[in-house]
Amino acid sequence: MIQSRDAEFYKENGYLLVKGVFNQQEVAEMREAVEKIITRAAQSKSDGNHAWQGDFLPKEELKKLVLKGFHDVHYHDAAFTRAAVHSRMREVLTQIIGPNVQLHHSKMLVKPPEVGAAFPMHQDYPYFPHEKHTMLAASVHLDDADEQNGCLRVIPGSHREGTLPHVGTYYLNHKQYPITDGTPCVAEAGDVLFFNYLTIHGSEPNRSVRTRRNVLFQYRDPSDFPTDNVHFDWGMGLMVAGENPHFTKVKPEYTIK
Ligand SMILES: O=C(O)CCC(=O)C(=O)O
Repeated sequence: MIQSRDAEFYKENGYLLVKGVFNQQEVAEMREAVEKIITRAAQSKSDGNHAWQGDFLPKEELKKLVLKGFHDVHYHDAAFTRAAVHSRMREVLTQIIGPNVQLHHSKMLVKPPEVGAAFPMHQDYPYFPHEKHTMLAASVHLDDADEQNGCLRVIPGSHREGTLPHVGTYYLNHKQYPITDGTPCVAEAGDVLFFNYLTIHGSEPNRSVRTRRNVLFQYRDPSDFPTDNVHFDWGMGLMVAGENPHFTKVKPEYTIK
């Protein structure tokens, strides 16, 4: 599905938009699964607003904004387990990470119409630092995304700058890195944006009347070890392609409560 020049593009630019990874039926299944998760979360009173707090917007504006986000979606619906290990995902992942690919975690992000919150520019690195920086996000589009409904934006080549100092809840200084400086990654439902965890990215608010739903999977090479045990999620460590060469390090060390 991708050519060697696409893998080169990823290496050079730190991101790659791959068209039509999922077909419309697969997208419909995931949309339905997202809606059901939101309903179950509301029923169990576990609903939450994940709109980024901070100083990048005036307080009154921030209060109005909503971002629905839940982690570990593959523990909520098998549609996401199928997506995480989908043959077309594996095809791309093995070309840009290597033959061995491991799932780190999954999450969904729903930016509702008109009040969908922005994501200030940031690297994902500070959330789950690793030695070799193979970690990448595969953001699966469940809706067409453009500048009006707050599509993802990336700074091409920024992964080559290495790790940058983040502030507060891990975002970059918004005056130095305005969201509008990012290249908009306009995508259609079923497309997947792959981007390295050092690639600076973010997204503007949803100003349209259309929802923007994405499901995001983070993957890494199993030989790329965390430098800090700051992030644990259920299901992390699942092998998606190839083998795990480290017999004694196949599972993260955490205490089950
Ligand atoms: O989907 C988006 O708009 C941004 C998501 C993001 O930056 C993240 O999850 O780290």
